[in-house]
Amino acid sequence: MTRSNGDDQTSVCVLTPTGRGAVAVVAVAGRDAVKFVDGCFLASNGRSLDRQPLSRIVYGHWGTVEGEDLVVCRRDEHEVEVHCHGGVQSVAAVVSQLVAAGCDEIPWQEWISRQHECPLEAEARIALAEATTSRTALILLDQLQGALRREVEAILAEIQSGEIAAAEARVDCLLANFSLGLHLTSPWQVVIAGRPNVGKSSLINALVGYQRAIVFDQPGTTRDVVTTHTVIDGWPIELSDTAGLHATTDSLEVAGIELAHAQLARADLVLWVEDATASDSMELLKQQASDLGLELPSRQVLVLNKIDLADQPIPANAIATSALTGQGIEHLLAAIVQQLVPDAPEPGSAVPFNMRQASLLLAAKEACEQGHQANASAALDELLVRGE
Ligand SMILES: Nc1nc2c(ncn2[C@@H]2O[C@H](COP(=O)(O)OP(=O)(O)OP(=O)(O)O)[C@@H](O)[C@H]2O)c(=O)[nH]1
Ligand SMILES: [Mg+2]
Repeated sequence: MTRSNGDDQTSVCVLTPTGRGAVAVVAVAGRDAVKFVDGCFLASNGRSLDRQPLSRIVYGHWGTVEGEDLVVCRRDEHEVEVHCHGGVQSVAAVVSQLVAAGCDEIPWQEWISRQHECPLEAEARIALAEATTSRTALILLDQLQGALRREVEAILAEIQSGEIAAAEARVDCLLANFSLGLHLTSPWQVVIAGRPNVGKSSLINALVGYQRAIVFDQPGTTRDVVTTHTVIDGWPIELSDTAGLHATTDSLEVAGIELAHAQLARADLVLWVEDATASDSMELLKQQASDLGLELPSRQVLVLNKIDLADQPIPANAIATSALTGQGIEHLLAAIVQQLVPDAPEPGSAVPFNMRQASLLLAAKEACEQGHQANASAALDELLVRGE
């Protein structure tokens, strides 16, 4: 049963994704749901909708649309589902007639919010629709099944019984999981950077397993930022290949290098690449990083590529690769995961996954630190209770 919005408004919502599909589901809920659908629908058995049994599929004809035969199901006294053809026009015709009858069209996210008493679980269901891997979906499924709600309730109980230090420690644990939580619905940004011709584009191709970026034996090949989506160990990642960083007056290259700098500034992780055959490769790597003078992400991996051509030892703090032969690529993939997700959560763990949750947890932490227990409880309560 969909909870009402607290007023007498009857709502209509398309529950299936936009685009063409075999069948679309349009849901109507509220005081006048049965009446409004009845005004548009003619059942083949001739009975009005309020005389059709609950949960029974009823075949019939929709409104004035020629040839629009469909089925309707009365889910309960105040909720009806219309199952119509999945084409864009059919769905639009059904919805527009219901809106003309007096329904308020709402987005699917709001429909889901009304179905859950606890906003954390509604948010998890909405986020699940955006999860792109089964690993991230499983973590969100844990939150939908109450992992985060139970943890917040346990923290609230601790605050109420005066165990503030323990409560604060648990809030800290939740906040430590937030970076991961945010990337359950949006990919980690991993940027490949370094001097021209060291094999950055070749490395991106080796990491994703197909020829995404142009490789050429002349420096200055990549000018634009070339992005590609991939999954490493179940984590969604957007890899960005960038123009080789060096001093140049070529205006096209300068533009590419500026784009590279912008990409670096918002990266979650930078793979700094250098040519393993360069005698001072590690010094060059360090120099690049400091020359940039940017506020760089703390997470970096140093990569010495073209190891197949090198005859010198590789320093322990770098990863040796050959984009040509594939040597070291598995090692590099593992290092990327190690940097981004050093501690994957255990199954069933509580993970906050959106800004609303993180800011309320931060507010609770600050209130605990200042000894304002009532404020801490209020912030945590807000996590659990839907605002009207
Ligand atoms: N032997 C060997 N050659 C490589 C390797 N990786 C790349 N190359 C070669 O190095 C040259 C430059 O490779 P790219 O991947 O285009 O280099 P880049 O860093 O993207 O260059 P820019 O886009 O100009 O900055 C090409 O001829 C590649 O075939 C490697 O691991 N071993
Ligand atoms: Mg390139």
